[in-house]
Amino acid sequence: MYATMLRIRRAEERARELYAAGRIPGFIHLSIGQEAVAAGVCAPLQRDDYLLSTHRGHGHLIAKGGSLRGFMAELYGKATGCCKGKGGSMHIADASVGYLGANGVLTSGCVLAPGVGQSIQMRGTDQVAVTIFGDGAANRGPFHEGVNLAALWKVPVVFVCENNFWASTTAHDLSTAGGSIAARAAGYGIPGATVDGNDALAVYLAMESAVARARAGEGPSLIEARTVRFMGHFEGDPQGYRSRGEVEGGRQRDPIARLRAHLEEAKLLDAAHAARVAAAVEAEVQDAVDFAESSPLPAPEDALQDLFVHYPWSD
Ligand SMILES: Cc1ncc(C[n+]2csc(CCOP(=O)(O)OP(=O)(O)O)c2C)c(N)n1
Repeated sequence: MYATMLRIRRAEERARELYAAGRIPGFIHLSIGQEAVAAGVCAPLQRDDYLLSTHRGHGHLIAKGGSLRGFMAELYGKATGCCKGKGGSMHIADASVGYLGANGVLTSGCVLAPGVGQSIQMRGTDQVAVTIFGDGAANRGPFHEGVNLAALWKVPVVFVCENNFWASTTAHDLSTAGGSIAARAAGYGIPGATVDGNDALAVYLAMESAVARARAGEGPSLIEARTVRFMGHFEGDPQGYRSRGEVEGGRQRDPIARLRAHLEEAKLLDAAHAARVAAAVEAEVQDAVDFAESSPLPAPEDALQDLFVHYPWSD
C-alpha cells in the first residue's frame, strides 16, 4: 500500500506539472492527499473484482493495478492510452484490471454497481463490485436508488464514499443532512462504517470485512472514508472558498507520511528501503511520461472504432 500511494502521488504531481505546461488537454481533477482511500480500498481486491469511479479517479485506477504507461498516455490523449486516447482523465477505464471507469456524471457508479453486482450473481462467481464516490455524489438521488437496489438484491457491492468535505465549492456541512453518510446505511438495512480516510490501514480493515461479507453472499456495505483534498477541485481552481489553514491542517495528516511512520515503527520499513521504493516509483513515472510524450495521437479514421454505437455507414 505504501508503494501504491507513492505511485499515485508522484504520478499526479507529474500530471500537475505537465498540465501546467500545456502537455495534457482538457480538465484534470487530482486526488493528492486522498491516496489512502485508493490504496486501502483496492488492497483487499483481486484483479478480476470490479471498480467504478468518479471524475477524481486517477488514484483508483493506479491502485487497482492499471499501468502507469496506459494512464499517462490516456491523460495525453494518445493512441497508446488505456482507452486509446478517447477517454482522457475523466472517462479513463481499464477493463483488463477490472477498472470499469471513471465517470464525469456524478453518482453514476452508485447505479451502475448494482447492475455489475447482479451480473456477478447471475454468473455465480465470487467477484465483488466496488464503487467510490464523493460526499457531493452521496447527496444526489442515484446514491439512494443504487444502495436501495443493491440491498434489496443482496448483490456483492461495496459503496465507498470518499468524503473530502467539499463538493466542488460547496462545504459538506451546508449540503449534508444528518452529518454522517455512513449512518444512511441503516435506512437500507446494511452495515455502515466511518473510517479515517487518511489512515490506509483503517480503510483496508473496513474494506476487508465488507469484501468478505460481499463474497459470502451477504450483500452490500457502505463505508465512509473521511479525508482531505490537498489541491483545488480541478487544476486551476483558485480555491477562494476555503482557507489556506484548512489545507495546511490537512497536510499535517498526510496519509503517506503517516503510513511510513507506522511501518517504520513496526520495523517493516527503514530509510534505505523507503529510498529504494521512492527511486523505483520515480523511474516508473518518468518512463510513463516518456512513453506518453513519444506516443502517436489517435488516427482520425479510428474515431468511431471501439464505441458501443455502430453506424452502418462507417462499414
Ligand atoms: C450529475 C452531475 N451534476 C453536477 C456535476 C458537476 N460536478 C462535477 S464534480 C462536482 C462536485 C463533486 O463533489 P464530490 O462528489 O464530493 O466529489 P469530489 O469532487 O469532492 O471528489 C460537481 C457538482 C456533474 N459532473 N454531474
